[in-house]
Amino acid sequence: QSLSCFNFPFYRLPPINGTSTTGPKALCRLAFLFIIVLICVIYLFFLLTVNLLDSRSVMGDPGWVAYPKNGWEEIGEVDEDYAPIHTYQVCRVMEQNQNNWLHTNWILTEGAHRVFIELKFTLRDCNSLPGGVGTCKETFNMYYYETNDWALKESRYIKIDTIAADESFTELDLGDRVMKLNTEVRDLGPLTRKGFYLAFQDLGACIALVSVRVFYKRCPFLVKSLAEFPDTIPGSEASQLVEVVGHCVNNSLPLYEPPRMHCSTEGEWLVPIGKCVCQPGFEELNGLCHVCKPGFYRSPGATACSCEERHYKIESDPPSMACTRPPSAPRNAISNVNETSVFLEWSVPMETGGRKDVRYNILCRRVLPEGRGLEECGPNVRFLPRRLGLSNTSVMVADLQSHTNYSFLLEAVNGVSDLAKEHARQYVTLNVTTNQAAPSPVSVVRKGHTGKSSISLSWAEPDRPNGIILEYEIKYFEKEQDSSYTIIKSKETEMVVEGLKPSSVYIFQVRARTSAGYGAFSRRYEFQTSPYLTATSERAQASIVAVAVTLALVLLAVVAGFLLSGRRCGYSKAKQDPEEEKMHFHNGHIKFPGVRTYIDPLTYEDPNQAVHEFTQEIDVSFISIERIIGAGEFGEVCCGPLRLPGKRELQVAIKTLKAGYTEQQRRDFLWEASIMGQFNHPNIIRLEGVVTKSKPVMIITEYMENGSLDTFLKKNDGQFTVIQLVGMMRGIASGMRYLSDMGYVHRDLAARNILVNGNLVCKVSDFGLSRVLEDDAEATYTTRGGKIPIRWTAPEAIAFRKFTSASDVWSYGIVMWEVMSYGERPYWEMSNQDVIKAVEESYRLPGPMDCPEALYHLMMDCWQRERTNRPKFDEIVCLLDKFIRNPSSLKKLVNSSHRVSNLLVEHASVEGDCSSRNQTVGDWLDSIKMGRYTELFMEGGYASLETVAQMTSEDLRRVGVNLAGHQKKIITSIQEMRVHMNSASSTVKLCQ
Ligand code: ACK
Repeated sequence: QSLSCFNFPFYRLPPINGTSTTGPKALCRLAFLFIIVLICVIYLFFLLTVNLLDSRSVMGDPGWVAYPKNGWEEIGEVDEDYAPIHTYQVCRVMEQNQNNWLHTNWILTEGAHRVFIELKFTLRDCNSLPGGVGTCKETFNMYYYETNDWALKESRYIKIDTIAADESFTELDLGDRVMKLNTEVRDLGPLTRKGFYLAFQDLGACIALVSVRVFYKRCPFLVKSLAEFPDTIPGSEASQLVEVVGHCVNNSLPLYEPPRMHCSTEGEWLVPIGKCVCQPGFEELNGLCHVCKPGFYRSPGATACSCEERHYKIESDPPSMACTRPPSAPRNAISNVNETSVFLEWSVPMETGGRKDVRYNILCRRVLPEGRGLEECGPNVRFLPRRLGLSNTSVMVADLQSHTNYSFLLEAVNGVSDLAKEHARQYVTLNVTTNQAAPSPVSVVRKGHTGKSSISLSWAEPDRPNGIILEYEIKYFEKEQDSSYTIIKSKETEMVVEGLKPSSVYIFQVRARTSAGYGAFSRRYEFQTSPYLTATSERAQASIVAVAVTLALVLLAVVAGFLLSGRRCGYSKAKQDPEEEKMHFHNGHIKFPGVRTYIDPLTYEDPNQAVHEFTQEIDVSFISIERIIGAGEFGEVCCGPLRLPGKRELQVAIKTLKAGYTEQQRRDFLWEASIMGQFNHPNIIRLEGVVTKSKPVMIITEYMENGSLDTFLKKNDGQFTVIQLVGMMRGIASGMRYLSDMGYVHRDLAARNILVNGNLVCKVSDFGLSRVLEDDAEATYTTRGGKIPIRWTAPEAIAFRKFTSASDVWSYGIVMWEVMSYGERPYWEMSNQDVIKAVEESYRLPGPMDCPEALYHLMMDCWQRERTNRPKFDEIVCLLDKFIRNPSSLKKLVNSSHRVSNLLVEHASVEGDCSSRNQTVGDWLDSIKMGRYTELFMEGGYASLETVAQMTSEDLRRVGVNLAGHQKKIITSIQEMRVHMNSASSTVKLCQ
């Protein structure tokens, strides 16, 4: 029987006086953990030991010999795993003169000189025996007998030891089923023979010999310090050390002396001496010498492989990782400019350097003008998501300056890039030019003093002005009445808004304007005027208002009479505060409070008076002339700083009147100033003032860094994007719209008379009526005696001097052509006479190379023979704005047949369009200025001109064209289209 909480065995004892007793109770209190630890220790122990005999592992009868026969007897039991084991038991305690022997089989030493004998046994406590203990013993003896063969000679047995139990068990233990197993180990040596016998002598004890294990210890095979030490049997003496010389592992050599170790009798390797090291080109890894990986090498003195030249390793790299290199440069880098933002995109480098941690860094540098080098972009430029350590292959760079050249260095880096020398790092450069950008929104609007009818406002400049702020627009309306709002303008960052209702909430929004246009409005700010006055004061106020209204009416009548009485004074009296203009909007319609008109200086009897009226005298001491920039008709054109007291220093152009001039020349010279002085527009060259009180007489204008447009374009042939070119044309059109609104006809609009500043802003210059034409080398005398720049001038102006804003529009078309062809001479080398003749015969300039069709259409429209059919400047500005807002409308380029140089294109009749064959519905609607209906047409299913040609007025109404005027215009065009479609002949002819 066996009982155990952990299946731990207990062993039956031999019966006393022939009665057998059951074994002790199983040990239940050992912790599970202890068993685990024990198992581990045993495992290690067995690693270092070799069993020569283990009675437990013997299957069947071990065949040990007992003498006398009734002494030791073999009893089968089960071990802790219920596996059968053999125990030898003897318990002849009640009998006298016991001498019971048990001999083992012959045990081979296997060359071991010292062996260990481990005995496990239980032993009965003599005191616990019933009825006296006279002969009872509590020990037994162990003997051995060394022999080279198996013959047993009992007399030769030598005693090893008397074995006593540490713990003997009693009857009580038996009752409690507690087993007291003793383990005793003895060593035996030196052994010199092949084998030996063991014998156990019982002299009258009660013993159960549970297991006998005979083993020897050895020092196992070991690799240490790159040397291999073989499996070694220890020496025969108890404390003897066996010295063993190790063999250096493959690809290693002894350092100074052969490595040695010492094997102890306990099977331990002790006292290492010397060592081996890897040969050059190999490095130690897990006790072996491995050849250096590609990218590594190992110098003779080093212990590990180092990296080859231009290969690196960082601490965090695992030892098994090869040396790596910085990556090559990113590939296929492209940029996409959107106003003042640039989107950079690239592909991963061809060579990642053997690493996975490739990241990208961007270096942004601004290209300084005039070849002054590069300057790192400041902290204001934003990189999204960031500038350094990008894991994606794209970045958005925002808040750059408008119209500025930038050079971006794009670098791929990895974990070892910092270790590489600077020259080993590879970059790719992207050169980018930003476009014009409107200012960012005004972010803060503050309320100052509040009256019952006024609120004073102030605001901060936009964070990103993107140019010089020309003015602010303040839009306001009474809360919840936003269908009717008022816009006022201010050049300052503050203003008092008047004419408000008391105790009313108003919504205010502010936006800034630069030459690039308006920025977005600020968010809405709600401010309230002061409350009503008391009843009495209200009455008082009412009477004050009545008086004021009467006075105002009287004043108005006087002013009106004054205005009507003489035009000369009219302008100056009607002239508004240039700092502040006010427009009222009601349900989307603009009501201009008054239009300023250009005053012809000729209307002044004394031209000096016009100069005095429209220009500001500047003291010459405020001007420094720094260098000459060109030669004008009247003298040199110079530039230098203008330092007006209390104002910022300003770079100006200085036109001088050369010495020895006549009075007429002086008058002609200053003529331009008295015209220019009347204008105030971002696209008109700005007059700073004149110097007439000292000599030389000078005209001071703003300085335009890039000089005249024609030369500038020729110099930068092909350098700009279409949007940049359209931006320039838009500027010119905007300046011209202003001039035509003022009633001023330029007469000599040409790229040579447009100046370009450093921000690519184009401004109309060269004013001065007949004088302009006199000093324009392009102007030639016509048959009627006038001097006219033939190639730029509308036919009616050439033929009968009909100069109007419509003839300026013709010239504008030529300027567009000059811009799109980067300063090409209109009509090339054709003579003026041939040009007049060709134009008269309806031939027109062909579309410039790479010119978007939409722009060419606009040029052609400007060259309509019938001047009333030409677009107005405000329509041109509007159209160009549309192109800028929707650049995809510029994608379609002019048909190549229109681009053949030296060929003129026959202009389609007013009704037709030179490229109607390829026209879309949108193009056609645009061409008749009805582009706004394009979407409705598409939605109505009229997507092709063929379907449109079938449309009736009813269809138009169904589509959503409700205005009678528009319906009429569209229907007329549809009818013309039908005529065109029916005629098989092409509208485009070419002639040499
Ligand atoms: O083509 P440009 O460089 O630009 O050469 C002519 C020259 O003077 C004679 O007219 C230049 N110029 C004229 N006005 C200005 C100005 N306001 N700023 C810069 N250059 C100017 C013009």
